[in-house]
Amino acid sequence: MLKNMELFFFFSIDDAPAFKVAFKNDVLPLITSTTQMLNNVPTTPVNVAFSASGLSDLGISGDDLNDGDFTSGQKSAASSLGDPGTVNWEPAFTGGTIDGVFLIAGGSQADIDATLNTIKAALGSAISEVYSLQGAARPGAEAGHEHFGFLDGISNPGIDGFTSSFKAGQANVPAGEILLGEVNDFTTRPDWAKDGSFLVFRQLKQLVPEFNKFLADNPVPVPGLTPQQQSDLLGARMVGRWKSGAPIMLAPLTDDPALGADPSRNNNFTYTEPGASDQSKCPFSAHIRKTRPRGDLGGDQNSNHHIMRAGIPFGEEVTAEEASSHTTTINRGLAFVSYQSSIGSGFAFLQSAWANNPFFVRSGTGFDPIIGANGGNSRPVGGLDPTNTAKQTTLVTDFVVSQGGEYFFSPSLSALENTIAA
Ligand code: N7H
Repeated sequence: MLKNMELFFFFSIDDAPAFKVAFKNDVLPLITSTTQMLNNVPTTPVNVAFSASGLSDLGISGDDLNDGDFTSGQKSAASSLGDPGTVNWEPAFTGGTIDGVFLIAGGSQADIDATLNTIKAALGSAISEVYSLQGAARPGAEAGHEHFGFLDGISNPGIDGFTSSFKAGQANVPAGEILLGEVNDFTTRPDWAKDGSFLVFRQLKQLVPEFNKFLADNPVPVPGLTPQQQSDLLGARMVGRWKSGAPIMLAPLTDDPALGADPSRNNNFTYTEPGASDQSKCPFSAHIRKTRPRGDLGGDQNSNHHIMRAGIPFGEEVTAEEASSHTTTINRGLAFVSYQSSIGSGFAFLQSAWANNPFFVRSGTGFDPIIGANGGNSRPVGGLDPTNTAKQTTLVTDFVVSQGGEYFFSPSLSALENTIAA
């Protein structure tokens, strides 16, 4: 939401008629429109989304939205997403009481608190808080980088008919891949759902000291590089980009910070170029190649499985004690958010059919070393060593641990007014 802090406030609806009245009168005016976000971002942008149980409480059939994943909720999908059941889940996400979430962004905690208090005061006893997660950009030069240190927010699809200027290499996707009822959304939807989107929330813990130790212990033996450069190269091959954001397809052996910082170049590549099919520049398993295979399946953008990512880091920086013991003691990670018109073709597909599938994009690829999950078991990963791309590396630690989440529907402003609050 283009701010450096964002609060996720999960609530249950305790009094639906009172909720509808207060929402319409006092909360709806606070919800930020797309036009505002594109042209004149408010001090505290606000969005809202509802789980299937929340819609049901409001007397609206979530089934009519025709998305089976949404209707059954994320908890029942835990195993199919590769989580070892719900043992690591934040209890709020297993309790079945989350009806909705407010997303409140801002430049300071005071701004966020003030907006939250306004919303809470308006809704009173119509809702109760189930859980909150405060996200924040990392400090100083790490702002914009997720907790492993990699620049994030580089590659999101542009939306045909909405995005005014496309950046070089940016996917151009039909609006119906992200928004219900738009071009290329072939599912039957109720009229009120048009221009809404499914919001997937996942609380993904990151084991940063353990990740750093793995890189330090396993430098890739490329001649002419220092051990530090060899460890950095391993990290870059796991992600598909250097910490600066530079894609390894364009900077295969050492980081190129100028490339990473240049939006006209840092996304302008495909895997149809030399160095892709032999994995010399980028392994098939790299996180960004697994989740957007740019030409690996034919064509250059592989339409149908795009998501719009809008996550933010949560948790404090790594302490000296954690770094020296190589052990995470503070909960930190990514408050992952994605928007899509179908959870099964969007987030759940990327996680289950691609990241967790050792045979995607072909046999020997192994798991996505960043987010691929094998029910808590070890994960074979191919192609990490450019001097021997046939080598398989076995990862015994999940550097990203799912703490669960929920599936929501984020309605359009007119649906909020005329259906949700009606
Ligand atoms: Fe990923 N990371 O630090 O390694 N991701 N991601 N992600 N991710 C991306 O291109 C990361 C997660 C996608 O268009 C970048 O903007 C981490 C999930 C997709 O080329 C980095 C976590 C899913 C892309 C990371 C995490 C995805 C993408 C490069 C969890 C979906 C765009 C920045 C803690 C199931 C690919 C950028 C493209 C990019 C990281 C989660 C998907 C650095 C640490 C759960 C589609």
